[in-house]
Amino acid sequence: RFEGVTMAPPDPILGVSEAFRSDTNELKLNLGVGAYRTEELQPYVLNVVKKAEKLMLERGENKEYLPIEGLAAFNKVTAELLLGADNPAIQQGRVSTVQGLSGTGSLRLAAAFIQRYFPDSKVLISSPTWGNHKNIFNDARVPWSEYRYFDPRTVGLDFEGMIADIKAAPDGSFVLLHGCAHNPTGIDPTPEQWEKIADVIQEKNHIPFFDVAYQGFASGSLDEDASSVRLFVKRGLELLVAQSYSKNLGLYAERIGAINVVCSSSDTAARVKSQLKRLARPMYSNPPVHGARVVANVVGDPNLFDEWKQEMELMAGRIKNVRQRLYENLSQKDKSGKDWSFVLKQIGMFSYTGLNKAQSDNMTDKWHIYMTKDGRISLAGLSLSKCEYLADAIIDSFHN
Ligand code: PLP
Ligand code: TYF
Repeated sequence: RFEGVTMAPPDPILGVSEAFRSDTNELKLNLGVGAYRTEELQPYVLNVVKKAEKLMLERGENKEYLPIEGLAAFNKVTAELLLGADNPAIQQGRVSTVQGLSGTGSLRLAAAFIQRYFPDSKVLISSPTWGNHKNIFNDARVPWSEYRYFDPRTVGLDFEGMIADIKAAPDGSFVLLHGCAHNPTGIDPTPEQWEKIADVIQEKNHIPFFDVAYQGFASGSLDEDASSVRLFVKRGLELLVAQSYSKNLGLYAERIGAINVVCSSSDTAARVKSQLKRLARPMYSNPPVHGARVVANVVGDPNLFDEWKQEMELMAGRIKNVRQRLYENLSQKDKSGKDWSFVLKQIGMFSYTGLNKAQSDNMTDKWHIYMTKDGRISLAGLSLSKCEYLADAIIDSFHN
C-alpha cells in the first residue's frame, strides 16, 4: 500500500524557487531557475506572443485534438528555424519532426526511441550537464556515461578530455551536445572545435543528439546559435535534435518544443516518425495546441518574426549588460587579485561561478541569494541594480 512510499528528494533547480518563496528577507534574490526576468525582476510575456494570441482569439480557433505528431504548421516552421528553410535535408524530406512537451518532453521521447531501437547503445553526456538529463535517461532506461567538458583550472572547456572521452566510447554511441549556451557552464566549443568534435563523432560512427534550449538566446542570432547543428547536418550525418521554446519565446508553461530526427532518406524519416508517434501515443496521446499555434504564428509571419528577433535581442542584451556589470563590480571590489574574466567568457543565461557547495550555502544562508549548489547563477534573474550586492556576496563567499 501507499504507506511504503518514501519521500522523493526535491529537484535541485526547481526546489530552489520553493525555498526562495518562503524567505521573507527583502534583499532576497532568486538566481536559481533559468527564467528570464525584466530589469524590475518580473516575469516577461513577449509582445509577439500577445499579438499572436490576439490573432488566435480573433480567428476563434477550436480546441480539437491535434494529431499525435502535433500541429503541422508548427512542425514545419520549427524544423526550418532550426536548420534553415533551404536546408537540403528538409527539401529532401529527410527530417522527421514531432511536436513534443517542450525540451524535456522531446528529450524524453527521443530517449524512449533510443531505448527501443538501440537498447545496446549508451548516451554520452557532458560533465557537468543540465541536471534533468540524467533523470530523463535513467527513467527511460537508457545507459549513460559522462565525457569531460569543464576544466575548473581554466574555467573553460576541457577540449582534450572531451575528445578523448568521445573517442574512447563504444562505436555507435549517442553523444548529447548542447547546441549553444551550455547549461550550466555557459561555455561552448569554438567553430573550429565543433568541426573537430564532428570529425571524431563521424570516425566513431556515433550519433549526435543535440539539445537546443537557447536558440537565439546565446548570441542574439537564431542562425548563429543553430550553426553547431547545421554543421553536423551539412556533413550528412543522421542525428537527433530536441528543441524548446521555453526561453527564446518565453513560453515556459505552454510546454512547446519538438524532436527532430535527421535521417539518411525520406523513407527512413517516414518510418522513424511512425515510431515516434507510436511511442508518444501511450504516454500522452497528443500534445497541447496553444503554444504550437503561437510559435507557428510568430515564426510563420514575417512581421512577427522580425519583431520576435528584436525582442530576443533585447532579452539577450539585458543579460549581457548584467554580465558586464557583475564582472566590473567583482573586479573593482575584490582586492585579492582573482581573475574574474571568466564571467565575461561565459554565454547564455548563466554564470558558473566556481563557488562550491559550502560557498553556495553561504550565498543563501547569509545573503539570501538563491542559486543551485553547483555554483551556477542565473543572470536572467539579476538586475543592474542588484549586481553590486551580488558581487559583495560572491566575494564574501569565495574568501570565507
Ligand atoms: N535542456 C536544457 C539544457 C535546458 O537548460 C532546459 C531548460 O530550459 C531544457 C532542456 C528544457 O526545458 P523545457 O522543458 O522547459 O523546454
Ligand atoms: O536549468 C534551468 O534552470 C532551466 C529551467 O526541471 C529548468 O533549464 C530547470 C529544471 C527543470 C526544467 C527546467
